[in-house]
Amino acid sequence: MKKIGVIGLGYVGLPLALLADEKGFGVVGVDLDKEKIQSLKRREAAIDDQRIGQQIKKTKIVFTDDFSKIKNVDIAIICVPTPVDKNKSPDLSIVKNASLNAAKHLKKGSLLIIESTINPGVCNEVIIPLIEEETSHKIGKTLHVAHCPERINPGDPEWHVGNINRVLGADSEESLDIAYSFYTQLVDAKIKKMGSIKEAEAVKIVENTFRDVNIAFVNELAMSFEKLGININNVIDGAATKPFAFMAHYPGIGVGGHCIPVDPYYLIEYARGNGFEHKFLSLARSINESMPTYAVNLVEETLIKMAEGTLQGKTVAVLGLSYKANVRDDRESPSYVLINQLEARGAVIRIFDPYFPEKSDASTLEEALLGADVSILVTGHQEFASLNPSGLSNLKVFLDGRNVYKDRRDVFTQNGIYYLGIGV
Ligand code: SAJ
Repeated sequence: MKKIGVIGLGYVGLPLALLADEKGFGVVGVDLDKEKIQSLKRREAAIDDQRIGQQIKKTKIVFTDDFSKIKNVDIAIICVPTPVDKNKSPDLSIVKNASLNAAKHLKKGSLLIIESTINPGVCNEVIIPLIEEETSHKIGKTLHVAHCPERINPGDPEWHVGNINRVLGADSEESLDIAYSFYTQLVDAKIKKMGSIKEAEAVKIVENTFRDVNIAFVNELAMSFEKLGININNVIDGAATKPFAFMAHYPGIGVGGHCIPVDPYYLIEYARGNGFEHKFLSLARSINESMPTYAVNLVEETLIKMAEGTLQGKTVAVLGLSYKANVRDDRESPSYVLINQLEARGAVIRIFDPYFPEKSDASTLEEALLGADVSILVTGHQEFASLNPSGLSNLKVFLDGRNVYKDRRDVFTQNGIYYLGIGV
């Protein structure tokens, strides 16, 4: 069995390292976060996942923050973040540093695989030139490079690193075969060889951009159908009865996370740099980014219609900071855009997210709602699925940003609370 190094032990790298160890590979897990390394050495995983919690207890992985410990591995896999900066431009600094630090220690004939999400061209035009400039390696001769985009879906009970199909691209047939052999031993799923590294880079970006434009499609329909008096969710459920050529997505108060709102910008920027303007992808991004403002406008217009004045001075309970239900992850969360908009209109904000007690202004849902004039559900956490608003005499408007109560709005209306959904 080959020796494996995994660089970056977050929600992508740790499950990968644990699985490789379970399959009998010798694994060195590298992360620059010393505290994380210490807790992993204590067999504690910062990821809330039952499978990982069990694997970590019996793993033989060597956890370290020292890159030199990978000098004897045959394959090093880069699983570090590739965020965008505040101008939505790709930030490749982390993946560049990790790849270079790994290459500096990798022995001749080893293989460097990048799993981090990167746009087409990054391996050939950024990573490989960087390694050849800064180390004695000659890619394709002393060091091989491949790309196998990660497909981890945080919080998914069914799909995990051991059973998700993968795509693979490499700098040569030889390294493609080495990487293919590794992944077919590791993963009980289809491993598709792509024609080039660039094709493999493009697959992941296309997967997530596909999702972003489809969400923008239903978000625009939601805003239109709200004017037309049509329930968009019912229409989507109706369209979903078509057994082919339709894939249901649902409208909401915004699109957050480390993937969907980020990946399109990688493609938009790269194409722009090569003379093509992605008008459609950019429009989809602007529609999804406009949803929090759409929600705030909807609330304020409703208050005015109810002769309750504007949002100025109103207490607004914001339910949820996480970008998606039942996880503790607020990266690129629409909640923060919403809060800024509300504050700009003079509202008094009261935040509650059970996954972020340290960022909440209330310690319970009841406390958050008591005395609030308006409440906005941003995240479909399980904890918000059975609200009981009776007795909330101040509450005038409830905006359900994830249409959780689309079939149960009487929970609010029977208590004299105006229910608003997103297109429902
Ligand atoms: N969202 C909608 N409407 C939808 C689906 C999602 O508004 O119909 C919103 C969510 O509320 C969230 C954001 O979009 O704010 C992203 O949601 P997501 O379900 O796409 O969750 P992610 O960001 O964890 O996406 C991951 C991605 N996986 C990888 O990149 C490996 C994505 O490719 C998957 O499609 C997605 O999980 C999934 O299917 O759950």
